[in-house]
Amino acid sequence: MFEMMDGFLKNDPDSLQKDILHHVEYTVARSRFSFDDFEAYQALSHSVRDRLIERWHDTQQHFKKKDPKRLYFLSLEFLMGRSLSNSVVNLGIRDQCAEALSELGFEYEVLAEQVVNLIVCYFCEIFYFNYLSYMLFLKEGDAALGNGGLARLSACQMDSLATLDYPAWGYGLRYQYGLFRQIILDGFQHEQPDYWLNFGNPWEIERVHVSYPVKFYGTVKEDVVNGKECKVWIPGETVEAVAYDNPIPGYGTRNTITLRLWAAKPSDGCDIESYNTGDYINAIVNRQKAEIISNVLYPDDRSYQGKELRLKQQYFFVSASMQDIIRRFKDVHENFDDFPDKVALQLNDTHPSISIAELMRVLLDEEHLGWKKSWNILKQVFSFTTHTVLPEALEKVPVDLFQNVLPRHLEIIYDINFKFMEELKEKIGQDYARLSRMSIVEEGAVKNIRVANLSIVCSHTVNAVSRAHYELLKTRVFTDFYELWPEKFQFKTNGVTQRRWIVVSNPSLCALISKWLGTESWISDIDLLARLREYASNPDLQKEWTMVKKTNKMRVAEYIEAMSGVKVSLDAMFDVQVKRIHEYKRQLLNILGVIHRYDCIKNMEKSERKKVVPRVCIIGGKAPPGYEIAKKIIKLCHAVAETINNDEDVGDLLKLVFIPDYNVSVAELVIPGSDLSQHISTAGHEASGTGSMKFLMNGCLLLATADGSTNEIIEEIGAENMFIFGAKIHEVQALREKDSNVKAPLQFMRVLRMVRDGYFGFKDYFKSLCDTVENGKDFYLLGSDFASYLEAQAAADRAYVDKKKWNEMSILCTAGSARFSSDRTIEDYAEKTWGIQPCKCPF
Ligand code: 26R
Repeated sequence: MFEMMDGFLKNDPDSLQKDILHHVEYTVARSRFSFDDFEAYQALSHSVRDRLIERWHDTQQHFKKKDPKRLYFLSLEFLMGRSLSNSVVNLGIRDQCAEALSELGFEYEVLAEQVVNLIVCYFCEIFYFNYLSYMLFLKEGDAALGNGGLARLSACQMDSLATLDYPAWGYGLRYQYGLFRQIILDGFQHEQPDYWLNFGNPWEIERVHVSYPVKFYGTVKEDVVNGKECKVWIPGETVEAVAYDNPIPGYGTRNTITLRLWAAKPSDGCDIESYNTGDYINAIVNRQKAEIISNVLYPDDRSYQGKELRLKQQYFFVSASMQDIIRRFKDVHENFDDFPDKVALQLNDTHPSISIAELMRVLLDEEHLGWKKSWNILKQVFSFTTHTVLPEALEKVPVDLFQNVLPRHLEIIYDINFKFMEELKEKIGQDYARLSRMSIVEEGAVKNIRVANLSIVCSHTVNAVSRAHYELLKTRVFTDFYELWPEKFQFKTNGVTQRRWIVVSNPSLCALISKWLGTESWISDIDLLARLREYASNPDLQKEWTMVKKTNKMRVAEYIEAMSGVKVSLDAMFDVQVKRIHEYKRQLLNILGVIHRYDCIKNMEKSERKKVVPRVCIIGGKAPPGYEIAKKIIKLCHAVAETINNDEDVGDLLKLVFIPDYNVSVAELVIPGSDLSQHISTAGHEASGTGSMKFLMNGCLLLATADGSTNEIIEEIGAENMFIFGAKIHEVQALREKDSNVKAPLQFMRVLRMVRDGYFGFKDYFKSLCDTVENGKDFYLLGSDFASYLEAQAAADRAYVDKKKWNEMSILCTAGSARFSSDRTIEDYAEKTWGIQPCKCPF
């Protein structure tokens, strides 16, 4: 049955094949003589999972033995994507799996869904049921338990934590429905639920015995314990949190860490009364209500504020995680003196920040440590990273809501704030304006808890996600706090994992890099990539580099044709902007640029058109469901595409395509096949941006504004190898105040007029969209950046014509991407913020 070596499962193709057949028969319960792709996928996944579990047990045992300081990464969002291909790569068994499967008549690439089921997609698009393609035909759907940047960053960081052998745990929520699936009907976005668990999930392990009660509502009473006065919270509702563990394997190491996600289940004691009184139906209904807490991911929306369910989700996951963390600590420690030496708690944005009040509540009310001692522990364990510069994304919770759902926590927050205000008065005197800005409690018609202020006051470190973001935090967002505690503020520029973004998603580039560097070590030692610089102009490397890019572009072209029926030329420059749709990310600027290009081609003599560099402009991304303007941008993209793609005058010179349902798996396909990518947020609005780093690693040139992490990318790659344009961060304010007529060039007014006048149809519908960038509004400065945007685009065209030069730039992008590996980010955090050391499990 299972072939073992030194007590471990063997990884040669024969042993793997036996395991796969075993799982076909006993896990999937099919005959080993007749099973289909999906069943083969399941059996393969279970065989891989067995290997993960082995390593994972050993790692946990090892951590237990060594009792190092542990990092707990608390995040309400993780965008893990697919697990099979990633696990297989990190375990180093891709070739063995492929061989084992091929003898059974299956293709690894098909099962790992790295080859898209083209016929199905086209069929489904035609019948407007493209979401069915996932449900019926895909082997593994994405785990999309997050919205965008912050959530994918968490996933990359988990990969690096495992690979670098850090004793770390991720904690989050196991949403029944992840991020909505985007369906496009007639060019309009519609949202569909993401049924990601419907076909089972071999990558998680349900831990029915690991469960904790989580309390809500109720009242707070005074009590006396051991002669001391204390508070007791008498809850009004209890819900059970059950753990689901997702093993996260490191690359080139035995270390496999845990992402523990909580699901809400009715607590056993729930509504026993109704059973007793014979109200059987209501008892069942009430039990089901408990499960709502972990039902669905909140979209990154403006309108989330003050939602009771959101607050309950946050507390639910925080309370369960804290109970788990404290239980693990108490297993080996008798008192809390060592807590700060053994536990680092990382707050991924403000979403998990109630854990501050929760830890304080446990130390005060359950451990009876008293305020001074509890506070002393608390302020040594939390670190906070903020991921936004947008004031509207800073969470506020209405005090009334807090009072109702978490009465004891509100008291504690008031106490923390009172002491903080007293301390502050001593330092800054009676500056009431400043005191009120810094207060954790916002006074006003509706009183709010400012969760960011709570997080800053109670954390030992506040991290920004890029240097530019750090400067903005200091000078704009948290100036008062920076002046009070400059030493608390740091930045750790984001990074992405080269395992997922090169090795898994671009195997041919991976092989090419290893061949030229003469080693695969760069996969875990990314600085080695810099050695590619030496060969940037080598014609042999350039030739192979072009081949790799071409093959990847071919896959993208096939996908585009399958999804939209549009045929694109591989000679054209693939120009891609894929990310969440937001006004500040300026997809509208991109579309207006495409209209300008179209207009120019239309107005050219036929002979002139020969000089045009052909382009395929690709846009993809989800609009938050309640964000009207973002949805109109998607519709505009489709309307413009419809006109351009059907214009025979233009032909292959210009195509515009919208890729629906952008997610991690689509990114894995599209990024390797891009020539140029756009990161064009209005300067001062993108905290970091991580998409750019994935494109960079894949040798894709960047057309970008000097925003977020781009400034640091410029330092590594050199502005001469990029297309940088637009206002700088410090210029934006003055430009906003300038007269709008002076700012926007004629070309801008012209393309906007085409949209306004109904050139692409839907005249009335697009009016409000046009209004956002005209008539003195244009908050995001599309008009004033337009001329320099077009110049940057023209520079990209010129560069693309010189193939040798373009290839050299492309190679330099990959070679210069080392600094943007999440390995570097995590090592930085480990050393400067968390104070943790690697704890390597012996092989
Ligand atoms: C529901 C609500 C509270 C909410 C608002 C905003 C939930 C999630 C978000 C997403 C934000 C915080 C986000 O994803 N920020 C992005 O984080 C990336 C990783 O640091 C950055 O690269 C990116 O610039 C930033 O926008």
